[in-house]
Order: sequence, then C-alpha cells, then structure tokens
Amino acid sequence: MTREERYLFAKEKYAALGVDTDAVIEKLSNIPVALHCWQGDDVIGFDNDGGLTGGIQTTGNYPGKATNPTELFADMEKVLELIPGKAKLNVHASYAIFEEDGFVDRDALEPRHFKKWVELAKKHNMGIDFNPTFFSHEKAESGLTLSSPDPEIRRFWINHGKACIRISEYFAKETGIPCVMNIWTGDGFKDIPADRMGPRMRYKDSIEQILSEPYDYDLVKPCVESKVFGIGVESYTVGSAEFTLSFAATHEKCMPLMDNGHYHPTEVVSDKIPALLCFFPEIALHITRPVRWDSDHVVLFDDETREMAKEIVRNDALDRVYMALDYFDASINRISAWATGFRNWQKALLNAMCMPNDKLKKLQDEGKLGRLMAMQEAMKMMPLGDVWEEYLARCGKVSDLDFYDEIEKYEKEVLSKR
Ligand code: RNT
Ligand code: ZN
Repeated sequence: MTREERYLFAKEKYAALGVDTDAVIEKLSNIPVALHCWQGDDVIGFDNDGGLTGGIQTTGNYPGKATNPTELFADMEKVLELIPGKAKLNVHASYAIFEEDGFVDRDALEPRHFKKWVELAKKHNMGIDFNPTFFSHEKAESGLTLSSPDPEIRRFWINHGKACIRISEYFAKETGIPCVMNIWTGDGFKDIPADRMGPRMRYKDSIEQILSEPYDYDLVKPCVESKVFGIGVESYTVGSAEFTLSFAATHEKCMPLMDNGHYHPTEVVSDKIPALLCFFPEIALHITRPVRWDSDHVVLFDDETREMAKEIVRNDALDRVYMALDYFDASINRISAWATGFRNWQKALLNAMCMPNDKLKKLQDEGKLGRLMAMQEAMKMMPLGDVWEEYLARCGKVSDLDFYDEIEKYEKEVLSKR
C-alpha cells in the first residue's frame, strides 16, 4: 500500500468514530508552539562568559554546539525545516545581540538588541515569546534576585524585568503576534531558611513593580512560572506553586505558567490544566520531560505528554493555553533534541485531536465506565501513524524514518566543522 492509500484507510476508520482527519490536519498546522532558543547552546546565551546558574543544569558535551548568533540561527533554521506545524520563537534576554555599539547590562537592554531575532521571526512568519533572564549573572550570585534583601540588587532585576516588557511589546508590534513574557527566577535556599515569607513579600512587590511598566495585554502576556526546587536550591524556592498561582489569580493581566518538570514526582500537570482552566481565561505551559527530577529531557510521545495534550484539546482550550517547549539536552545532537521534542508534542496534539472526545465524555457522564475504558484502550490501536505520515507530507516534512538522515547530513556538513 502507498502512503496515500494507507491514509485513506485510516481516514475511514476515524470517520466511523466521527473524527474528520482532514480537518484535524488543517487545524493542527496552524496551532503555534514556541521553540526555545536555549536548546541550541545549553542555556548559555550571548551576554556572559560565566556558566549556567539559577539551579538549572545541562549535562553532556555533544560536539557542535552553537556559540554565536550566526550558528544558533542556522541551527534553528535547520530545526524549522525538520518540524511540521507552526512554530513561534522563544528567546531569553541573555540572547541579546550586541553589535558595534557594544555591550549593555541586563537592566539597560533595548529592543534594538533583539532586532536580528525579529528579522529571523519575520523571515519565517513567526511570533516571538520572551523571557527575562534572572540567572547566569554576577548580580544573581547570592541565589536571590527579585527577592533579594539588597535593594540595589532588587532594583537592578526589576529594571531588567521592565526592559523586557518593552522588548516584548516591540516583538508583538513587529510580528503582529502577541508575546508571552515569562517571569521565572531560581531564587531560593540550599538549606533551611529562617524567613520564608520575607523573600516572598519582596518577590511579590518586585513582580508588581515590573508589571507597573505600561503594556497592552493584547500584545504582551506576562506570566509567572513556579518551581519546587533547583540544584543547590533544595530546601526552599521563593516562587513556589502556591505563590505563583496566587499571584496570577490576584493580579490582572498576568497568567500562571506550569512547567511539567516543576512538581513533586507523582503530581501531573495534565490534571492541573483543567483545574486552572476553570478559573483563568488563559494559562501558559512549559513542556518538558522530567526523569526523577526536573532533568529537562527531550519530550517524547509518552503517556503524560499525550495526557497534557488531551486536556488542552478536549476542553477546547487550544486558544487559551500558550504552549512552549522547555528542555535542554547536551548529550545528543542538539538539532535532533529540538526537532524530536517538537515533533513529539505535535504528535501528542494530533493524537488528542483524533479522539472522539465528545463520545468519550458522554460515556463518562452516563456512568458507562467499563465501556469508556475499553474505548480508550481501543483508541491506542487506531492507525494514528498513517495520519501522522499524511500530516508530515502535507507540511512538506520528512518522515520519521528518514528524519535522522537529515540530522546526520547537517552534522557532517556544518556541526563537525565548528
Ligand atoms: C527552569 C525553568 C525555566 C528555564 C528557562 C531557561 O527550571 O524551567 O523556564 O528552563 O527559563
Ligand atoms: Zn520552564
């Protein structure tokens, strides 16, 4: 059977359940997912020569890492060639590009330092999401930034946050697509603190000051990301789940962001998504794969990834959830890490969109739980792979089996020469 014939066969099987796969393919190709620039250089950035701090870590030393804007852009463009669907750029402030006029510190960043990112986005018709960088900097050495007891340090980071709001607005205006601006800090303590509330009150005040910078919420969508712990910050995290969720709930024009690596091991973000959707008009997600801890492994097409996508799709929330990838693996080819994770999140969305969600909900409401289980299990054996192949073909993208050949070619021709 040819690919086309296999698709027609699959399409009929799904149609019998009331799923229109042609419509699904068309819709999926237009759903934006943010592609994180930091997978390409192990979260180093262009504005510092120190190492990565803030309680996050990359492991591995695979050759060919991008070390400047030209290389990072080339690698991201290679990834864009390999992924189906609609990407959005996700840029950290530490990826500012300083040209002839030289370096400025993070509190003085301006839109012009991100002009090249805008050019890249426009070239590929993409929007840009943005992140102030509250780590890998001398003023983050104490482990506290926005929650620091030192007013000078706090002032510096507040000004950084405000500068990032202005840059986010510039991105939105230039690309015509709203910019999600995520505030995450690794602030916290390795060992038992004597004061848990003081840092949180200062953190609250600092974020309020950042958000006092005027912005149009149709253009700039600030969010706050929580975390349970980081490396070297095991005992106490200022921006805990309760803190950030309460902050977002009590502040207009601010969303909560959940990273599925940032909770206790048996908690699942798939269950938290519908809980937040009951209260927040919009939420944001960082999609990653934690293995035993917030290890930021490449996203796979695994159970929890599928479950998160299902919750977004079956609650009709594709336009209420801002989705961004957030992982960093330096132990394998970085282009493949990027592209594999992006393709897997696309697969998870496709899987969710090919489910007879209304029928399944009805079985639940009618109390037919045995039949529901049987049906959910039956869905796992449906020919999703043939719909995926068709989706890739319609997007003009290489199939899963041939995908790594492209990576190897790029590695041979480009990465190995670095
Ligand atoms: C860290 C957070 C945060 C970072 C990026 C680089 O644990 O997940 O989102 O990964 O800002
Ligand atoms: Zn994250």
